[in-house]
Amino acid sequence: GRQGCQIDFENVSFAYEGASGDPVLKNINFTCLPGETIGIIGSTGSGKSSLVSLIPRFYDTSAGTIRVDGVDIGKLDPAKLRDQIAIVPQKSILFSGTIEENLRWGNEHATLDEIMQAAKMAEAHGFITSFPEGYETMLGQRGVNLSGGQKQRLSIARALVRKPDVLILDDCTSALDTTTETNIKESLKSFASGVTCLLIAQRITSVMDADKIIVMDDGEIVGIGTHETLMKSCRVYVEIFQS
Ligand code: DGT
Repeated sequence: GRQGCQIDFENVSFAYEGASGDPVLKNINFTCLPGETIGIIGSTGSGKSSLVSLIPRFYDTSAGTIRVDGVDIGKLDPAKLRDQIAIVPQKSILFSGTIEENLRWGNEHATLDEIMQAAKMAEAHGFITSFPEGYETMLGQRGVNLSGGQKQRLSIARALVRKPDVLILDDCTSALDTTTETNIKESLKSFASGVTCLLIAQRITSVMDADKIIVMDDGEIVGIGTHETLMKSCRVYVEIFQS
């Protein structure tokens, strides 16, 4: 297995090029220790997806520094950096091909055994093997129709097949019932002990047991702490909790 990375954001600001120029992230500071699970919560448009998209350098910061294991990511080889980090996006991207091919995407060397292990952790093995052709089942136009939740579980499995140092789940459990979500989080704890995990969520229950939770509001961090601390100290967090 791989070791988790430390991630540091230092005075990071960010604006999309060509947009109004208003920063969507303002003066972001936090540290994520190796192996920690950090929850990120905040209303729609508050900047959660933008924040995590800076880590593999899908975009470059407008100001400030992001460090992975102490090194400015601007000085790292982008290919190596992206190899360490797996992001499961909000909308799963599956292509026409077999389930096995879809899960191997991003790690060509993965064995079927490793793929099945990842699918088990992502609570996908059961529904995959319920198809007559199992892992050979075709997806896409001429293939089976999957539910939103099944697609999310395949996307999570695909990320696990890559054995990343940093696993970022961008609100990708929204279509799952809470039991399935809890089961996946339990398996991640054993697999991902050591893996640094960033977990964007809409529901407080999805991030409650994270080591710490970042609360975003309008491009800024308005609270960082455990569920208990934030319930006592962060108005925005309490509002999300009550909504
Ligand atoms: P969500 O996914 O609805 O919960 O929202 P967040 O919190 O993930 O927010 P985010 O980072 O998607 O959006 C923050 C702001 O940035 C919002 O005003 C929309 C804008 N934005 C997001 N993606 C893009 C993009 O690709 N281009 C431009 N120009 N603006 C974007």
